[in-house]
Amino acid sequence: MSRILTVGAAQLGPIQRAHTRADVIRRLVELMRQAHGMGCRLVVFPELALTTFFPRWWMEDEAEIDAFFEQEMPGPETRPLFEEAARLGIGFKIGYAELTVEEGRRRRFNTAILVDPRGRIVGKYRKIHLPGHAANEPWRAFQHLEKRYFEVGNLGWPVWRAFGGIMGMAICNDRRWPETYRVMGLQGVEMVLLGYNTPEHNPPAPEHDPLSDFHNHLSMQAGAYQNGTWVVGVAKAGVEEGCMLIGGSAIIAPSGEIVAQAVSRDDELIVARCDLDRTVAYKTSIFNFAAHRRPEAYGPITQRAGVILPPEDEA
Ligand code: CDV
Repeated sequence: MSRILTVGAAQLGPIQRAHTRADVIRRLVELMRQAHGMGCRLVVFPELALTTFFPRWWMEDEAEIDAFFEQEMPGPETRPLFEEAARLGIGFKIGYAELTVEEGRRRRFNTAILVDPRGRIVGKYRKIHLPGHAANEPWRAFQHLEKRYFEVGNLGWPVWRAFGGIMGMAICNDRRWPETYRVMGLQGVEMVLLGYNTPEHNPPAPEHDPLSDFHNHLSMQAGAYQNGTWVVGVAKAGVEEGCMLIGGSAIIAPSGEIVAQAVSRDDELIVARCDLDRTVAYKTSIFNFAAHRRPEAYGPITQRAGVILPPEDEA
């Protein structure tokens, strides 16, 4: 039995602040054409793939902030990407900053969409684990203000039947949390598509810097194996506005093994023929959740300020 999905992970090199949407779309289209030429049915782009990683700057002017956001998708500047996908008959997943009016107010999310080979949006996910901080912290070499510019995603963690399998999405910091993969794993996910912008330097814990690549792969490989799913992790990499972003984009099998990995910190396409049926042996044996997982026996969990405490009467 085999269900082959040939997928491309389209790593992006840096996008500088002066680069226009048109500049970026040209690069995305070029990578999409390469992916099509290599037989891909799906190409995966990074988190916030249309602009520089703007949460590194403290901004107060609403118009200045809005300039980094998409108010419609596709909009006039992004439509050529959708049209090219439909012309080639290739699907894609892309991350972008979303500005929307919901519940009578303007809301901003860090969003990803899944687009089918006819150019139609089949799924949308809004980032749940927003890292960084909300207050101005000018002491940092560069800031990470996702908590200022985005709300926590409000669409939950659905999966979608598409591309002959069960697809899920996650965004950057989500990949470090086991819940990300497990919530989708419990819904039978077979391929998790995720993009990231990860600075090599972590100002609050610089001692972790040499481990950036290790932690990146560790998280994605563990998530893949423990849930019997493919994971396609795609970076925006290189020196962006003076900030070095890691690369290491990887396509990871349900065994946890990396089957393709980027070697540059630039625009680079990697491709793998992913057999979605390789998930089955994991989902029906070692990680057969119904047979072996016992959440009812885990006991009470009391959580205060991120610290797991014993129950009250034992404390
Ligand atoms: N864009 C991100 O979510 N980046 C975080 C950094 C700040 C640690 C990440 O988890 O890679």
